Amino acid sequence: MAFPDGFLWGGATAANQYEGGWIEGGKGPAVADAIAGGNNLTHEPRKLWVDLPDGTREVITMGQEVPAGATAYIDPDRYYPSHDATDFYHHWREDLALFAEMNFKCFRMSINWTRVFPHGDDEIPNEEGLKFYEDVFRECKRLGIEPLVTLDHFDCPLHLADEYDGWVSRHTLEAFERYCDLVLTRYKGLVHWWLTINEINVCGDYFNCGVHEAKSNKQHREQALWHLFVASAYAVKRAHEIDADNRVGLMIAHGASYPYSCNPEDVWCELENNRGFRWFYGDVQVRGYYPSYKVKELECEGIAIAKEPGDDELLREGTVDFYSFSYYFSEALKADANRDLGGVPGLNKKGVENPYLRKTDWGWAIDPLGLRIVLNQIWDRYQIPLMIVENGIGLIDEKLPDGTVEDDARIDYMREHIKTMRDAIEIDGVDLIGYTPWGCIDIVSAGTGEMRKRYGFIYVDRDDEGKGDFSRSRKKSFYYMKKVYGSNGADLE
Ligand code: BGP
Repeated sequence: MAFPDGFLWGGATAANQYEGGWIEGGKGPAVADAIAGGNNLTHEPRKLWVDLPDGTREVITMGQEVPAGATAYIDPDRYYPSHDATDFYHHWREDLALFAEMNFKCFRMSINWTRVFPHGDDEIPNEEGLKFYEDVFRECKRLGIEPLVTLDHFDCPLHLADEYDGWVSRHTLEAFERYCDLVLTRYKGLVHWWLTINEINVCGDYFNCGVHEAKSNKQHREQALWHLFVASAYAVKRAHEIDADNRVGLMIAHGASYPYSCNPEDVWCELENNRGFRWFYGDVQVRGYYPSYKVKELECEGIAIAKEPGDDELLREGTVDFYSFSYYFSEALKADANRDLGGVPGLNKKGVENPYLRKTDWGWAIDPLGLRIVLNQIWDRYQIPLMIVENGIGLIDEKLPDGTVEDDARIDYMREHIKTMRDAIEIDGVDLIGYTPWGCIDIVSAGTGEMRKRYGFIYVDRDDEGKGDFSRSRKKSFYYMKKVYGSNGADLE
């Protein structure tokens, strides 16, 4: 069976992990540029770099949290993977040609907000940055590839993080609205497919939305989230006003989730966790309002969100056209009565190993059937078109002297996941419209800042110390995906 006509086969990237050129062409720094290679998963106190009157500098430690390795300033003696990333900025023509060779119909990328507005809130935009993306989109058009553009992929401007505490502040929302107006107008006719906020359900900390006290301060987290929802709704509404042909999706990290057993306590624990971590975000962006369980949770914890007149209406007007999501793994949840997390609903639980599944080197459970399960669950709940905008396996690839990489494990992973997509369409009738696997070309890992965790079908010569000449070469999976895409999904062997 071939996939439906017009199915959007492609690949996905994000500027903060791929583009590089971090202060070239008038670009300003974003939070990702202040996160040294290493570990974005744990947090440590924020450090500030202060200029003293005698011309020296002192580093002071604040009580706030940033990812370990982040400093909220750029230290010239440290290595920051995002500064060059894998250098799309200088290789975009070559990369787009490779994507066209692989039969891409669609290419997911993000606009770097600070390439357009270097501080995020400047009066005048950076024309050189705007021109860069225009050239990229024109080339996509020439090659017959639809750009799918994320407006904000873990990309808060450093200035807005430092001076305004990122998305906690209304100022950041207003700056984002100006940025949206500008790019939606400028690229009218060149881009028709947009995503608003990447993985909005994991946003909330310094790395992805510039908020310093995200872990310890739920009030801040919820306020930032409200602003992100309003921002997303604004983008949808404006995209439709500016060009009736625009199609706008949300973006949620949506792994499969299972109760560990048929013990009703495990089942409830899973329901509460899945609802809080995934469905809530879709409910707001597809239906246009906070669901009752969230309203009750906020009431019960005494959290009052500061809103402005018109916010609630905007949320209802800016509901999305399609549901797009990342899918990497599944999790199994077990109720844990002995775990006291202060009575916070949904948190007295434990993620446990699923004995039926294998894991990647980074501990992510490989679960192709989980993808079919998730596709069905989302389709049943919302009945709007779905798109998988991230999926893939992080592997340590070894480049052979002739430039190739024998990445059979990646081919197996792709084949098994595409098969379950096919079943979801053919047997279950799910309206799945596109598939853009993650990191179609090697890029920096968001979770760990590593280069050695590679997802690409195209190898890029760059390592964890920043060595390598950025040369590109085709992995074995390149030829496999080319065949799959070229046959519209009919040939998976
Ligand atoms: C998602 C992000 C991506 C990406 C991917 C893989 O959460 O949207 O930016 O990086 O996960 O994660 P990692 O890079 O940590 O392997």
